[in-house]
Amino acid sequence: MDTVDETTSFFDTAPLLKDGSGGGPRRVVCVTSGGTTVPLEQRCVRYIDNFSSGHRGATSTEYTPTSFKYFLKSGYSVIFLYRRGTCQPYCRSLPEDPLLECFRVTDDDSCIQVQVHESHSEAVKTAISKHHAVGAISLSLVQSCVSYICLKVSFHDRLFQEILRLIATSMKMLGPSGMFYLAAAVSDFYVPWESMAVHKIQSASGPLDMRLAQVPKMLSVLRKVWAPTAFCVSFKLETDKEILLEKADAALKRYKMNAVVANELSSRKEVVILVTNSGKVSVYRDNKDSDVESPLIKLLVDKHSAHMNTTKLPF
Ligand code: PAZ
Repeated sequence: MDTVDETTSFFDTAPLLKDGSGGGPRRVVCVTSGGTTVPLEQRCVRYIDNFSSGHRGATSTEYTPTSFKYFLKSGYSVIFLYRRGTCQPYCRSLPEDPLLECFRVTDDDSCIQVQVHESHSEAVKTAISKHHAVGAISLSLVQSCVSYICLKVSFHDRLFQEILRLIATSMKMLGPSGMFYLAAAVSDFYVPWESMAVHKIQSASGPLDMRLAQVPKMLSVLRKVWAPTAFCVSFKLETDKEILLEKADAALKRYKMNAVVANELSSRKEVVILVTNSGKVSVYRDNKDSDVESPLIKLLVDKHSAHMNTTKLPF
């Protein structure tokens, strides 16, 4: 009978490989990105959604020819788990609605003309040239194991957790050189399958009265069972700044995260606060043409190196 050797995984050779800077075990980061949806009907017509664009996860992953240091540029292999329809690495310079945004409408003698809008054609060119840069590096990345795996899911909350479990258990062998960067906005509430309407909910029955259950906290299972020695970074988003740091501190302690990135909805692109056991650091973007992910990843990579130096391998 065939048996499955539990110690054999896709990442088996990874610890033998060197990272981008030429030393140390191979580092792998699992980036989660975008929002999750919660279905309201079993034959789902409607669902509860959230705001997350996936910009943070996508940006944090990229390899750019600039001095910005995101994960690929810092020598990491990246498993990018994102929700369909949200940003992917390298696509952020494209207009959000590429076809329509590429046109400018003018009303001239009641005749409508449609023209290509120059600023957008520039954005498309820039994005394509970045893709070429990726193509150029991908060969050497593939030769040194796998450097970028992209997993697209429709991101119903439960499916997301299941895929994360599979990734985490495959990465367990990496021990401290694995990292989780959990930037996805995962719903806190859901409708349990057994109490969910099978068919489309009817409006003729009057106002909708629905009870949502609390999603079990995945972070404690991730830390305790799936990835006990990995470097785990979770994110905390609030709109009320009075409670943000308190909640981030609580997450750090309760789930034994290595770092929690605290951010407010309105300022999340300009500043985040990195909360660790050694204190809190505000991380700002350098100017309006740069982004906060570059200094944030730099700090996290340093902290991950320290974690790798002080944490024993699980085998
Ligand atoms: O996806 P995006 O770039 O629009 O926003 C990023 C973010 C605010 C979703 C992320 O930084 C974050 O805080 N994620 C966790 C949200 C939470 O569940 O608290």
